[in-house]
Amino acid sequence: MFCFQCEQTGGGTGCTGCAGVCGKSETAAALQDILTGALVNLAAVCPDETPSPTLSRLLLRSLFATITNVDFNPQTLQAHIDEVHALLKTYGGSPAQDFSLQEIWHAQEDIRSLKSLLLFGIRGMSAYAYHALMLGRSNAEVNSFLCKGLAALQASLSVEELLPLVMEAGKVNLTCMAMLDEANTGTYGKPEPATVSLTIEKGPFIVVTGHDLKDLELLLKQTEGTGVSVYTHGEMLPAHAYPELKKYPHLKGNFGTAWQNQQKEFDAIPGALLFTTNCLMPPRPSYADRVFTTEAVSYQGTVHIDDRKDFTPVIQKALALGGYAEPQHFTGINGGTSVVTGFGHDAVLSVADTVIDAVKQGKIRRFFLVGGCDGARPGRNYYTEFVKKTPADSLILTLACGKFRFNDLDLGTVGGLPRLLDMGQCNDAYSAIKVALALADAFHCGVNDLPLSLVLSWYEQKAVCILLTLLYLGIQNIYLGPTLPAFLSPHILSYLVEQYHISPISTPEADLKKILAH
Ligand code: FS2
Ligand code: SF4
Repeated sequence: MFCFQCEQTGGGTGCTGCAGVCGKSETAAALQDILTGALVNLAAVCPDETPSPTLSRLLLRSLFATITNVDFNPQTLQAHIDEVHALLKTYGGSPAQDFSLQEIWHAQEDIRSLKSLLLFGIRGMSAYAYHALMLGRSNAEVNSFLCKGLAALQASLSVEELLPLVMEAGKVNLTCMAMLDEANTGTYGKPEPATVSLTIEKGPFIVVTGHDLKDLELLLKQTEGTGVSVYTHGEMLPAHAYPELKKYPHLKGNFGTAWQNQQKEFDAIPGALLFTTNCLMPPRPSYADRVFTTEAVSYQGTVHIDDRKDFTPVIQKALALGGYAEPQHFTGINGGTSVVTGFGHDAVLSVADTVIDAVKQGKIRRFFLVGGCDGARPGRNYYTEFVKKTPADSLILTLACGKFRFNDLDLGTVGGLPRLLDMGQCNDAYSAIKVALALADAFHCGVNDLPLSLVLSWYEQKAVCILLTLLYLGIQNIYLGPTLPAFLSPHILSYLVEQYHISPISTPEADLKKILAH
């Protein structure tokens, strides 16, 4: 196998051999490559400028299955391949013409680098587009670009031809995140700041993880009146901020921290576990029978809730387990007993005048966006230390699962606002962009002229598409870690450094010193 799409890739260069660091088997990796090659073929023969709803849905769901920590199951991957081939034949295509990803893996290193950036960006964007689709939203620009981008993977293109396509992926992903933002807020209301308890109350319960708000809503409806409580985990935490989700009294609190701690955190809890998206780790035998998957997530041997969305097996499991006899007071990584979320763009911009005044009066000296994915690498402590060391007159925006390293810290207030504002999931990077653009507007300057620094952590392909969006917007001086993507060739990396001044993170002290000197 060969895979180098995520940050924890083997040896910092690529996973090879019989399994990836994530636990993906050689068979699953090969099937994901075959599935991607079949999608490239399908995208290339598809005659429509605007792909049909059937084609778009299949593209999104299949690409989602190739993202890190989503689908480990050869059976479901083969089913996706069969479905793609069936549709391909209706367009007059032939599976014999499927693209081989080996052509990318063995291409000249800059071509390999740019085609990988494009492919991984497309995979990440597909996940966001799929969530929006689940809420009834679809966008022709996004769907067309996915076909165009996939088809480009098999074309013989130069570095000069591929670079604009990679930037176009960033542009289209902005549209995609805007669509998902509208889908989430249009369906569930504007997020409102909410304090979320980390205690699990007594009685049966279900822990829901991943990013899919629709699945959470359906589960909340089906658990009404059953005596089963629901707790969020990981990227589902921001659900507590949405009026149409927090109205359910049995949505009680949040359990656990970020995805890489799940094997330890899920080991002994007497509750059922529902995975709606990444990041699924291979379940340990001690809790595998409590794991349920849905949508694109799949793991051999665990029960999958299909598109009919009957969550009865999950509810039955929770009832059979019974939960705790007494409330269990869990804490975050730093010992906090609750966390605060819900500072989406509407909430932050509703206090824009306060923020602007505080900046003008010198009460807020700097804004930081410390956000992105979490992961297992020890170097990720950087982000906790960085946040702890930020000056008291700075305001920190955060989002995605990396925040669990510091979101239970009490950082106090600045200019009448909490110093740490959680904007939501990774896709809520859209909120951060909106706030940055609004601040730039208020101060009559460009985003790069604001006293704003982006200190980002990446792990999987959604982070790749968000990074491409930030580059498309011309945002400079991003600090990126914990390591740089293995798929960036030295030449492409130096291009990004020259054009966008991306810096790898060093130490919190050194980076803060550099940032605050400006
Ligand atoms: Fe975290 Fe994993 Fe959100 Fe990523 S839960 S690393 O997929 O998308 O951030
Ligand atoms: Fe390795 Fe990451 Fe690919 Fe898994 S997704 S096989 S850890 S590079």
